[in-house]
Amino acid sequence: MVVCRSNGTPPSRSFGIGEAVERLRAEFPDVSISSLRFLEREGLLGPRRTAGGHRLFSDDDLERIRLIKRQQQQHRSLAEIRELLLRRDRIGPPRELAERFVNEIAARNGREAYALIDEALRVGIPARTLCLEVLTPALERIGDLWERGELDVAHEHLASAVVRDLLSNLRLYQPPAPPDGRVAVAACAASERHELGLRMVTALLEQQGWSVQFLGADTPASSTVQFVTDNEADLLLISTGAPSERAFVEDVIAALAAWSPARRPKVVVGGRAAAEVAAGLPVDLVATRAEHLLDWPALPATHRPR
Ligand code: B12
Repeated sequence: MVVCRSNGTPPSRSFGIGEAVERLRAEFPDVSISSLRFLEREGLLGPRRTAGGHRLFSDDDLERIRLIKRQQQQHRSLAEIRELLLRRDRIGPPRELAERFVNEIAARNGREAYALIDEALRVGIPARTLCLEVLTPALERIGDLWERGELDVAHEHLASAVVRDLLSNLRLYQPPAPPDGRVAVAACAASERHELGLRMVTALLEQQGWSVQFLGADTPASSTVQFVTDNEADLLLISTGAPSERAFVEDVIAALAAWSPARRPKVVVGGRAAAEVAAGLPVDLVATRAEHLLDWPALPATHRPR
């Protein structure tokens, strides 16, 4: 595997054909070197080649193969799959899609902004890419334009409403893995009203088989702890946006301190203010970005009955 890192962008990886097959086999046992060559001959795939002519598959190529295989499982013809891939190719890279989303919001076209992401979901762009590489930067850009007075609060409200709708519909387009018993309780600290970041994190956890109790914005610490108890949660996710929310985390930690280690869930403090809010507190993970949690090696792999 080759890993290339550039400033601020996620690493882009390339795999030889054998490694690509290995990575796909767990999900699609019938994938083989010859089946990938067949898809390429049919014009459905176009992996790069090394100077020596060896195929190099990127993460995006693997995602494209997963999409093709899922379509084949649903007995779609090659012509139908080709048409879907053409639509997918028209979407363009995440950065451009984010820019188009912001432009539609700036032009007060909520419907078109929704339709852009709706189409991307329908043609199989992964929910993680859409949440973290399209909607997050788009909302941040809208925040910057709002701060500079170039957009007004109604634009921000429109963008929030569109994103909320998209997140609610996510599971219709890209059904989550069946629940595997792991339970997370997710709450924004008391007085914190920014809930979309946490909503994205929980939607992506649901895709991996987690069951999530999402309590949303501005939740009191005592109710949050009660939910953790009632649900025998494996994970407590707290979203924070301002240093003043440290008291919430302190209250939660104090309530959980009395629990035996076997009963206590892992506690993750996330969001824009996570580093200040959790400094020096005994939490399991501080996550200023969703990726810190989603790629966390200590993320519980199974439910621990209490
Ligand atoms: C939409 C929005 C609102 C909406 C929120 C609607 C909703 N239902 O969520 C409303 C109108 C309520 C709002 C209110 C305010 N807002 Co506002 N808002 C925004 C905006 C434009 C987008 C927020 C957003 O959804 N971002 C996208 C998400 C995905 O990003 P995120 O929340 O950071 O989450 C990511 C990570 O932090 C992380 N994460 C977050 N939580 C968690 C939790 C866990 C467990 C993990 C693992 C990870 C994680 O994962 C996410 C994905 O990577 C931002 C701009 C921006 N830069 O974000 C301003 C922004 C955050 N708001 C700002 C301000 C000032 C306010 C107000 C104070 C305005 C006011 N005067 O009333 C109030 C504060 C309200 C409050 N008490 O919380 C400022 C904050 C400045 C600062 N210094 O912190 C920003 C940055 C705008 C700006 N550029 O000035 N806002």
